[in-house]
Amino acid sequence: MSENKNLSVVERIKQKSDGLRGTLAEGLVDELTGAVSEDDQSLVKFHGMYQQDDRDRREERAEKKLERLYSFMIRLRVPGGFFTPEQWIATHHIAGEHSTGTIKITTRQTIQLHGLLKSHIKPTLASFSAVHLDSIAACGDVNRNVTCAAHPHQSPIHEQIHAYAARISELLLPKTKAYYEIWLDQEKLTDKKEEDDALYQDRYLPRKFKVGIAIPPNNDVDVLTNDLGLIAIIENDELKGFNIAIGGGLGTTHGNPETYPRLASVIGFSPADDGLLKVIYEIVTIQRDYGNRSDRKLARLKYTLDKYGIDWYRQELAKRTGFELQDARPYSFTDRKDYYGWQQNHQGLWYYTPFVESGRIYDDEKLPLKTALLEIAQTGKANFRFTGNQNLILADIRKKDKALVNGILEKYGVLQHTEAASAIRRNSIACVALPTCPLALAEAQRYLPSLIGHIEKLLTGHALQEEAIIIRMTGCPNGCGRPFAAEIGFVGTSAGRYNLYLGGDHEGTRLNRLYKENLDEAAILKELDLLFWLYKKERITGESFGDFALRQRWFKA
Ligand code: SRM
Ligand code: SF4
Repeated sequence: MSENKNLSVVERIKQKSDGLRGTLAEGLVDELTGAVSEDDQSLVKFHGMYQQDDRDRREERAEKKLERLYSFMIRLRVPGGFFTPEQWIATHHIAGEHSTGTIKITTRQTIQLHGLLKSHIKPTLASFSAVHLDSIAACGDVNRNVTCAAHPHQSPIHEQIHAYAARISELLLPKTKAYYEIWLDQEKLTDKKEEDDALYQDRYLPRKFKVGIAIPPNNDVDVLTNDLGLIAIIENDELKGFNIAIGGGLGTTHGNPETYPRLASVIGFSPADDGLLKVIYEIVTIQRDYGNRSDRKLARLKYTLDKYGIDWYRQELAKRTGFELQDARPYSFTDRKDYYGWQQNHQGLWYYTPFVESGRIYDDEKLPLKTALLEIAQTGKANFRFTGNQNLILADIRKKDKALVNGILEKYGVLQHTEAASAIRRNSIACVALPTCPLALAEAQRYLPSLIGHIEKLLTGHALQEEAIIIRMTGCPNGCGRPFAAEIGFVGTSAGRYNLYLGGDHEGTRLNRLYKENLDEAAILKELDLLFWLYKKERITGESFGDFALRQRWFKA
């Protein structure tokens, strides 16, 4: 078992939290501050929320001797990223009434609202609950939102595979009823035995835990960046089971060589029967028992796996499940993309994927996207599916309703906006970063769109504008936009400066490498201009930019 002599502070907070209750109920009604207590800030994460403050306004508030402008971010639990139109309509209004108004689609197929004042949390969660949505375990040291290949046209058995996202989410949900008590005013349990939790006990996991499901050949969920990745193995349109991959994770810390990004290792195959859920459950219990509980920087499963080794992990898993995994089955990925525009599935249903830059849904003069999506939801003719690339798919539209939806998209300019987006822009991801993320060292979603504008000009100058280069930016090395798995990755180091990583592939099976450090915009554009020139001149036909970068050994020795 893990050495737990020097338990981290968060471990003690969890254990004495009374099933994640802490003093949240009391803190909520304390009108003297917009914040909750320090311990409760750790606990509130398990309920799907983060306490934040507006970093743009810190100085101004300090000058006026006011406390920081505290607010909360709420992240929903939406396994596989599926919303009914009613759920979208509710979210639209909740966002307007209680948050900044922007709906942010995340890299894990769910949505976040920012800027909620403390007094708005309960009404928000009650309104979500009314449409069967919750934020339980969307954050914290538990299993997070389970992702799944987004596009139903990818496979005739998409629905069958997609259902595993909800099953796994349910299997790994904490048993505590604190969420219902604190936020939804349900009665306190009289018999606490009802929330005995064999999986999480009173200590939960050493760190966050992520599960993703891919349906080859597309790897739109970046399955190998998860603690546990399931790769569907399909033969003759029949689901045979899943290859099991463990130990993915991207978070690193500048200057701490003990931290590193890692792609998951495939350790075997499990048929799609009850044994599969046992395998998943026990992979989590091993991480619970052996993960590092003293240093949170080294607590993810990737470090446990590298400490004990793959063979040990397989054996320990077999000991706990009572059977061995079968040998992994062959599979291959070709891409990680969203299928923009109209697509049709095997049942004749239609799907439209608009381009949502950095996953942010709001209205502006150029594009009233939020209004357009509300109007589509109000027709009741389309479901909403979120993708791991921060986009959404207007889904399951019948042939007779396609013209109606298309008309709304056209009326508001969404069709035109999507068609006009360049190949590189369509393949971009940026994390939230400033002004809400407390860990951001530099901008990301507020900056990448304009940087891409400059990069587009360089690409056009080299006649490379059709290249669908995967480009990602984060404001710090935690990797929320998965920059270490991009062909071009930018990772913030300080205001206006980024480390540049090159050499990821299109399939999501290779990490990139650090090329240059601390570049400002001028230096980034100068570097890329030269690299694009070389790429145009010396590439092999069809060679992607990431493959070329690797072949050229464009990385720091
Ligand atoms: Fe993340 C922490 C946003 C996906 C690795 N992430 C954060 C926090 C909560 C900052 C904090 O701890 O206070 C960010 C909130 C910003 C804000 O204001 O909203 C944040 N992460 C996000 C989102 C919203 C980025 C986005 O723009 O889409 C994504 C929400 C996903 C979701 O719906 O659950 C998001 N985060 C990821 C991913 C990508 C993924 O999972 O596919 C990663 C890399 C994969 C991984 O987990 O290794 C990721 N986030 C982290 C880490 C580093 C963890 C580590 O192992 O070191 C942190 C920092 C931490 O946990 O201490 C972090
Ligand atoms: Fe914040 Fe860093 Fe994650 Fe971006 S990568 S959202 S800056 S923690």
